[in-house]
Amino acid sequence: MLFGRKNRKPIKIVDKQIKNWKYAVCGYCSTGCTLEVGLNNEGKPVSSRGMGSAHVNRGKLCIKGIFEHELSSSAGRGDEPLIREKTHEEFRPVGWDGALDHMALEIKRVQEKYGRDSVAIVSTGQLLTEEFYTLGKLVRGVIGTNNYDGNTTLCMASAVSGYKRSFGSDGPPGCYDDFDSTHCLIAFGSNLPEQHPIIYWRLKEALEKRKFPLIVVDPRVTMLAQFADIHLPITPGTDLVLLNALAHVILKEGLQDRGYIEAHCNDFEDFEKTVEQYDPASAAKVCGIDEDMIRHVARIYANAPSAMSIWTMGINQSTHGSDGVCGINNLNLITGNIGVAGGTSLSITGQCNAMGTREWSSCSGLPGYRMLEKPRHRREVADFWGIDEEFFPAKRGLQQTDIFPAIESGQIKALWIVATNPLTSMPNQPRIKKALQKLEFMVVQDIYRDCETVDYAHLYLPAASWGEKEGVQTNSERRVNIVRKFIEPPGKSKPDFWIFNQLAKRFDNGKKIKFPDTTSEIFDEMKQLSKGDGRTLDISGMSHDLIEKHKGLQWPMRENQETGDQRLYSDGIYPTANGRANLMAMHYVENNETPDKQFPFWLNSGRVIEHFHTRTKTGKLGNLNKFSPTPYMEINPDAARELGISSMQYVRLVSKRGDAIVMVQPTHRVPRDMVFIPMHYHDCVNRLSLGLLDPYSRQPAFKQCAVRIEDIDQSEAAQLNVERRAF
Ligand SMILES: Nc1nc2c(c(=O)[nH]1)N[C@H]1C(S)=C(S)[C@@H](COP(=O)(O)OP(=O)(O)OC[C@H]3O[C@@H](n4cnc5c(=O)[nH]c(N)nc54)[C@H](O)[C@@H]3O)O[C@H]1N2
Ligand SMILES: Nc1nc2c(c(=O)[nH]1)N[C@H]1C(S)=C(S)[C@@H](COP(=O)(O)OP(=O)(O)OC[C@H]3O[C@@H](n4cnc5c(=O)[nH]c(N)nc54)[C@H](O)[C@@H]3O)O[C@H]1N2
Ligand code: SF4
Ligand SMILES: [Mo]
Repeated sequence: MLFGRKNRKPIKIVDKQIKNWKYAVCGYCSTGCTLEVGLNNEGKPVSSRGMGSAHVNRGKLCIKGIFEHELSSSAGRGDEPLIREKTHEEFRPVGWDGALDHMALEIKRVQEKYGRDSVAIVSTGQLLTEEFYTLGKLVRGVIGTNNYDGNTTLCMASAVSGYKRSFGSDGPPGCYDDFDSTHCLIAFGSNLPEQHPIIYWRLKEALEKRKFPLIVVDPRVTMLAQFADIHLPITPGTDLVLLNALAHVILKEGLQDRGYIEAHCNDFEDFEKTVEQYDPASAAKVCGIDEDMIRHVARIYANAPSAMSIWTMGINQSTHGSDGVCGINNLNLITGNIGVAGGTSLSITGQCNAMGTREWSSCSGLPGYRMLEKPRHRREVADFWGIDEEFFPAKRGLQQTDIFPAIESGQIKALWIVATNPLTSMPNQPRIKKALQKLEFMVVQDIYRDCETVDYAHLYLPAASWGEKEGVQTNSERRVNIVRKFIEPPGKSKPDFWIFNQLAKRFDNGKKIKFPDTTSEIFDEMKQLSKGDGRTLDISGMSHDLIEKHKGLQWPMRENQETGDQRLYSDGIYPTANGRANLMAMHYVENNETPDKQFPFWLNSGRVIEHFHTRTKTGKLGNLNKFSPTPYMEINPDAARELGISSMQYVRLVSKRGDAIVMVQPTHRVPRDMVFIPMHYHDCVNRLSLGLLDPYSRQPAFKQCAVRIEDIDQSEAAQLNVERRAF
């Protein structure tokens, strides 16, 4: 017997007439999902699907990956180079030759007048690795300014700095497979279900097969915290206190791995003396976690046969970000949890190629984790490129967060921005705006013409986007994967590496150094530079085709290895002077802006699943933007009630830097004294943020400052939000 309607109309799945699937790795987050883009008869991308046989995602994609093909027809792209004398004038089109001739002349003019380092270059974590290597070659070997950095200073700098201080080198030592064998996982300031959904899915699958404790340290009840066995709602900015207290308990109760410490660690005595002062009772008063809970967590972690820690921006974006990373590394060293299956200290990275820039862009040094400070490294690279080693500076120059103040002080006169949108993403936006107006010459190279920072440029260079060029990216577990080209860039826009190559030709050293025309030739050059000498970052066993065949390969992968190593430091030998890891003795210093009578709320910021960063991409895709088109803040319902504000109304937030208008969303995710705003909206959270810097990494403490909440006329607020392009 049939139930329901007689003339049933079965749902028809539209046939998208896909003729061809092209291989790619996702261009949003650092999870590194492999996907295929379906092209129809006309070669138009009409579908995206996860690849079942890919190790990382096994067929899955998150909502951003699922709609990634739609980017190819998104609005606001640039299609020709544009020029103007003054920032408030109209742009006029200029051909590539005109644009690049002008750019080379301006760079030379500024360098001659004010010195080589008066030109600054700020790049990103979103180019292809071959493009990073090429940009590094251009900046270090041809233009020769030392003030060269990336938006990774807003993102991964603390992780890099902490890894270097603890282990002697950058490079996350673990992998996602560690979830399958760990017996305990602590996540510090990392919200996997929204920010790395497919890593989260891997973790959840491991947990379904075999239960182990999941502990989440985050002042918010994030989605990950909701799924945790233990949630530690830490007082913002105090993770180091908790970490020192955990170590205190482990040492007091003799739960440490003595053999590992004796064989593989430096400076145990200093470390022990320091953490001695962080007894749980005193620590609890600072970090807000109950003293017995601190003891409980320390015992679970130390007693687990293997245990791992992951972290993201809750740790890195702090005035003690680098110390927090070292504190996590300490915890894993004293429990013998590095380089073993299920035991690791794994920084979850951010942008799709945050790792590629760390490895190859030369922002913090020279390619392949080489350092400017080491004469041998300078010589190796200079010989390889065929230039004089004296051309390289002997130490690293300014980082992104110091470049903007250097514009204010007149030290920097020209700025070239590649694939980042600092007007929206830097802290203290009012100050950034003023700084940009002081520049004699500013170039923005972006895929979108309507990216806010372009408003301040004298020259705009339209770049080719994801899928419009071919090359590799490295994910959070050191897995190198490839995006194939499946569509032509719009109009006259060009791949970033093409732009770098053409600019190089206009300088003396650019005629001496070889700049290959294809990314596979560039990759071959990088392979040679990565080879031998006991380098951990060795990719000499890889090639573009092999990477596609395996759907991503991890480094190190030396010549004649069949596949890459899953973990670093499994032999307990670290790239430090004596081969041992450093236990870091660090005291907590209270140096944040904290709430007071005038500004009674903590301002915390971060991300939501449907948006990526400054929304130049996701703000244009209806399927993503529809979920949160309006800037909003999370506020605790009790606090909202006390202030007499209700759901969906507008309020004005005020900090010592500026103000912002947001919609109210009451939720118990945030404690009573905190509001949380997604970072994605222009003219919003970073008009308020302070961004005090970590002393080692120079990364801003985006997640800690103080605000107050004021009433605002509702129609005026809606109007202001429109004018500010906040929607
Ligand atoms: N959907 C989406 N995914 C993304 C991105 C995106 O824009 N959208 N961006 C990518 C990039 S570049 C990055 S860097 C990652 C970021 O990934 P995550 O770091 O996971 O994301 P956030 O939301 O910035 O911050 C994580 C958490 O840190 C917490 N936090 C704040 N202060 C503290 C503190 O003092 N201590 C601790 N322990 N936690 C604190 C916040 O409450 C927040 O829940 O995401 C990547 N993935
Ligand atoms: N308040 C607050 N602020 C934050 C954060 C926070 O948590 N809170 N997080 C910080 C973090 S972790 C990060 S990573 C930054 C991100 O900050 P941004 O780097 O400013 O963010 P995006 O919007 O990703 O900017 C990338 C730009 O590159 C362009 N682009 C994309 N692909 C290409 C390409 O192939 N070539 C070229 N030439 N251009 C391309 C995009 O259109 C976009 O304009 O924000 C930081 N700011
Ligand atoms: S989890 Fe990250 S890499 Fe995977 S589909 Fe989503 S945005 Fe892309
Ligand atoms: Mo990031």
